Formats: sequence, C-alpha cells, structure tokens
Amino acid sequence: MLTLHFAPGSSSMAVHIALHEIGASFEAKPMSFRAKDMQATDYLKLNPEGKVPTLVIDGRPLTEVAAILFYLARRFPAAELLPGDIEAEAQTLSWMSFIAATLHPARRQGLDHARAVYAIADKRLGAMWTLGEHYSIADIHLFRLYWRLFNSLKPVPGTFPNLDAHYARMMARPAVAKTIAIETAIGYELPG
Ligand SMILES: N[C@@H](CCC(=O)N[C@@H](CS)C(=O)NCC(=O)O)C(=O)O
Repeated sequence: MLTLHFAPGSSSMAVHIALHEIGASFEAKPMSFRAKDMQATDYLKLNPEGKVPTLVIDGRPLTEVAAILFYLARRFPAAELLPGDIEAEAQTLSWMSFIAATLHPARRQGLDHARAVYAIADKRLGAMWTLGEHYSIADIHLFRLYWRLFNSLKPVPGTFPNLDAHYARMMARPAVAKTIAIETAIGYELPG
C-alpha cells in the first residue's frame, strides 16, 4: 500500500507525476501549507523535517524526492523510468543530486545565482531528455523545478532554450497533464 503526502505544486509534484507515469495505485493525501499540516505531530513522525513529499510504503515512511523517485523506478521496472546499465543509472543519480542540491535551493540565493545555475542545467541538458534518448525520473525531477521557475519568474523565452523545449515535451505527457489537473483542482498555495 502506497500513500503519498503532497502539497499541490510543491516538490511532491515530481513524485505525483511518477506515480501516474507508472500507473501505480496509491492513496493521495493532500496537505496544506496554510493550515500548517506539515507541522502536525502525526506528520512529523513520518517526516521529521516537516516537508513534502513523504511516500508511506506499507506503513514505512520514505522522504526526499530523489530517493522516492528511485524507489518507484526500481519497484516498477516496467515503466522504464531508470535505465538498465550502471553508468546510465549513475548519470540519473548525478542529475538528481544536482537538481536537489543546486537547482532546488537556487532561488533563495538570489536571482542572479538562480539564472547562473539554470544556465548550467540548460547547457547540460542538451536537446532531448536528461539521459539523451531515455526518459527517466531525472526528467520528472528537473521538470518540477523548472515548472516552478517558468510559472513564477517567467524567464524571457529563449533564455533557457533546452529547458523550454524539455518543459514543452513534459507538458505533452498524459501523466503530467493528469497531475497538474488534480493539483490545480485542489488549489496551489506555494510558499514564497
Ligand atoms: N529535500 C527535500 C525538500 C522538500 C521541500 O523543500 N519541500 C517543501 C515544499 S517544496 C516543503 O514541504 N516545505 C514545508 C513548508 O514550507 O512548510 C526533498 O527533495 O524532498
């Protein structure tokens, strides 16, 4: 039994997309920043940092987007969200480490810094998926971060051409459309 604790539009969106890509059945538990749901005593037992996402697997909590995406990709191999060979798998982890450690905190370090690190991501991405021809969990992770930047800071078109093309390819995926429709219907209340 899988249970996803998520808040619309937040980091948890990547896991929500992956669950829809895989077609796994799961219980969805929407959380509210405004209501401070992440600070509730029961939730802090699952995620002591008071953040989303948390995926509860048969009663056991798993936190951190990268780890949850990795778990889902390995548990549901038929979805092919992780490449088979060891070097490509390591490249996936390399991307997700970069996304979590460098892209995610970038906006808090100022606009110039954010522009600089997204320019690195744009250059590194190239013309297709993060791993070239193979669509993977790293694309889902990257998309959620760029989706946030794209819709909040609204970078001038052409600033990040590869990220813009990646964004368009991701938006065309049914799992992404489904996730956005569900999360929009619940309502976004993203922290600043
Ligand atoms: N390192 C964590 C970061 C998760 C995170 O930053 N979540 C934010 C939303 S994007 C959160 O839940 N913040 C709690 C709050 O603002 O109260 C991960 O990758 O899962």
